[in-house]
Amino acid sequence: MTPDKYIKNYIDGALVPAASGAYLDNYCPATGKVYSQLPDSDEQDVQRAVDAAERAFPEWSKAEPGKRFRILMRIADIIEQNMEEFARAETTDSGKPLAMSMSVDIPRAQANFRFFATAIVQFGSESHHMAGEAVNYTLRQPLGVVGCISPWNLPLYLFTWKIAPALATGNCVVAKPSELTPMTAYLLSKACIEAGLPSGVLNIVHGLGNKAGQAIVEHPVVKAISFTGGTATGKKIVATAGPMFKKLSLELGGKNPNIIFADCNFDAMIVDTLRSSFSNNGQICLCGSRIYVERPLYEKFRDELVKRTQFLKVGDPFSAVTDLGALVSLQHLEKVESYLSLAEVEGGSILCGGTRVEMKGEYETGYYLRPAVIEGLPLECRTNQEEIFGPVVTITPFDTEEEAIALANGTVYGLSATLWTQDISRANRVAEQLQAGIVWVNCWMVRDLRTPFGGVKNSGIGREGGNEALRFFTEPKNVCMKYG
Ligand code: TXE
Repeated sequence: MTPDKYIKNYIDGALVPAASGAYLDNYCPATGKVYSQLPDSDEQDVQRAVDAAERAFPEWSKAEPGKRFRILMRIADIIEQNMEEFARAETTDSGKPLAMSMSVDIPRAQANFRFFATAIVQFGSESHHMAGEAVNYTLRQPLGVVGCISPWNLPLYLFTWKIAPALATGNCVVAKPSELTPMTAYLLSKACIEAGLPSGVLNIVHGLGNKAGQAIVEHPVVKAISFTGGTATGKKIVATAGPMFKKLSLELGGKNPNIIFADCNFDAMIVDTLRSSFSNNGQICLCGSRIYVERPLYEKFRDELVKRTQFLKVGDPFSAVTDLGALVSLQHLEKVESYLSLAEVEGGSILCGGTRVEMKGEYETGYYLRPAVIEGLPLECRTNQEEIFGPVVTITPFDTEEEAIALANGTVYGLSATLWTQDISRANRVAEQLQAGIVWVNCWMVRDLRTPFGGVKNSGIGREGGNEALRFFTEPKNVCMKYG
């Protein structure tokens, strides 16, 4: 299960290079150096993957759920048995602290397989009884061949979050991980082979979004696309897949607000606010990047947040004392830095961070940035409107509940929101009015895999998680039977 220098596609049960033989460089963000190669796949590889998936579909879709359960559980076991290799591969590929890969990313990848393996053996469908006349029952049938496309911020975590329910419901899958973080998807293909997943049920095609990814979205046999990534990419996917009437689940960007009332439990709030600001270098779609604080608490909050941010240790992601590792790519680091310059032009004050960390030795050329806290920016400015997706937060005081809600709702995004108050009535009242798919009260990133997950407005369409995912990956068919 050790990472290879040459990553391969997983098509029809075999590990194969791209049909063209071409490869792309895979960078390690901690060092800024190329450390492996991934297949530069194109539509030929996608075609082979779709053909294999189509061939595998009749048997897989008709397999009793118990069989699918056993194989998915075996995949989870293999990931667990090789936890450290998976975690090291994730950290090498993404720059995130090894502690995070070990405690969040890889455990969650196993949990995704276990959750959907067990869910499918308990999944039921509805019936509607017309007394004395007829009964309707709803069949939930797999769609066929589906596409799963995932990003680089939580590589195996999000990849398996899509693949596991798609497979559990009897679909065959053509999946593409991000070209920036392909290694754990490659390790997953080896785990699937070891677990005895039948050939063609899952196919993993590596490569660029506008080439391999676009070929998956365009393929007429692919019935549905589950995608997580940027809003601009989401738009392109809709433009291609919409006119083909494909089912779409799109989890896109966010510009999530944290609303902090003066009556909150300050100690719990400040710990979680630091996490929601800078976990994974702010590269989580659920990170809170706009922080609104009730005025009486504002100065105390600002001083404490800045102090704690300055204490965060940025550096070698393999070190146990590191809080923030490297950003995912040089291009992304430069994008984040461009927003820091913009914030100053827009009149903001950078209270701490925002500068590169000078590293030594092999890490000298890695992508390290000190986390930044900015104040003094209006809602309408680009820094407060656009997704930065890095270790950058803005802080702003507010005076009334109505003002806080208006500020929170004042962007095109609506993924998640976090609310801190001890007043239960206010928590319910505000949560109801927030334009977001997920609201956390007095916590952040507490996740129950059964709950609906997704955003409103430009943060996406559709929901994943629990039964929502099982419903997305199945087509309901109503059968009406009249008595006698
Ligand atoms: O994402 P892309 P990028 C946001 C974040 C980030 C910005 C751009 O703000 O700065 O998006 O990141 C594949 N057809 N998020 O450019 O391109 C691509 O190969 C089909 C938020 O890295 O959206 C990858 O596998 N697929 C986010 C996946 O889409 C295509 C997480 C995501 O990459 C494609 C990541 C196409 N035409 C970035 N073009 C979140 N919501 O968590 C690209 N891809």
